Amino acid sequence: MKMSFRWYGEGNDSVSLAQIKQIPGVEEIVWALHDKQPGEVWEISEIEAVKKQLDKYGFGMSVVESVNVHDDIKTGGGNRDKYIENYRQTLRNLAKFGVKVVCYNFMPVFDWTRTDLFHPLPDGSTALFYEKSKIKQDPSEMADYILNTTKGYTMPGWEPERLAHLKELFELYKPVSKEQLWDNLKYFLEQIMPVCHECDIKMAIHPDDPPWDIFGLPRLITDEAAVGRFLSMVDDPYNCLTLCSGSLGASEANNIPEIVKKYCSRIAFAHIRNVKHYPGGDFSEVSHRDCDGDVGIIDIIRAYHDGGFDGYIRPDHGRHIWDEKCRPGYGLYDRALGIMYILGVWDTLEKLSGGNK
Ligand SMILES: [Mn+2]
Repeated sequence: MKMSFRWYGEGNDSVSLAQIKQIPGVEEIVWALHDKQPGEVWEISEIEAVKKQLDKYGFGMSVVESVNVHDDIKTGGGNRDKYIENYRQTLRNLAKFGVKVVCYNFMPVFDWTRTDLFHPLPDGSTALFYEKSKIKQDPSEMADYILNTTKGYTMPGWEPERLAHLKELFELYKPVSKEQLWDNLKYFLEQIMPVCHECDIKMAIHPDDPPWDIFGLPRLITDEAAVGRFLSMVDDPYNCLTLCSGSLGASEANNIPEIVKKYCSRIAFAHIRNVKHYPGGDFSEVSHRDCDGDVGIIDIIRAYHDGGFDGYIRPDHGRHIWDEKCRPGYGLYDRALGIMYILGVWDTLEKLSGGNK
């Protein structure tokens, strides 16, 4: 297991690399070029600039989150082959800098979805929250809320340039059934797998967040059966998962420790996040501590440990604590606490199993 921390880049993150360096155990920065639009090639010089920043602190850059997939690829539009070729070129360029895992998602229109980014928790902190009844309303209201609340920060999947055309985006996806979306995902992966082999880069899909259809848009990676279908559809060791315990764990029906046990060898990147369920499908993000939420954090870490997981791991969203000024979910303090919790469990398991660390 290699511990990592997501960082949005110089001038685009409230957290500095110097601060991250002081969190015990972090070896890798999970990064991206956040000013690139989906479909654009990531140029060598742009990647090199990030490498120089990370080198100063001795951080690796093995994991990219995310190289976003153009809507033409998701919808099977006329220009998809052009954008797939751009994606392949981006992979080749990333490989030159030692990138081993590329996280991406295949969600239509919206990336992750929440209805409140500052939901108060009983301890006085705030966290991201999802209220199911609010999702029935006009999607543009939710988009406006998220874009206004996160002003000044880039939010992956919430590019204002894209969402300015929300109506057109919904039109674009209207004729795309769930089965067609599966077909388009398969086509995309089959086209890029040879390049992944050549470059030794694993493609790691992030599950849909939340893991159910929203606003009438189909969602694919939602439960254990869907994960199984995805992995066998393109049965290739480079076709992998970003197993996000918080995304899949938003559904009470998903048993995350069981999914980790079953598919451990195909998980390239682990997101560890805890979620508390409320009646009716509402959920709140909470601290990483096992008993604060419902996903079974200790059993999840144990499943990775006992499965011999040697991929990359990171704490996912944190709460807002101690009045930190930061991008919602991506402050320093609570994610650092999360890392210490994950490492505490991991190191204990190592010691109990007679490991060296
Ligand atoms: Mn995640």
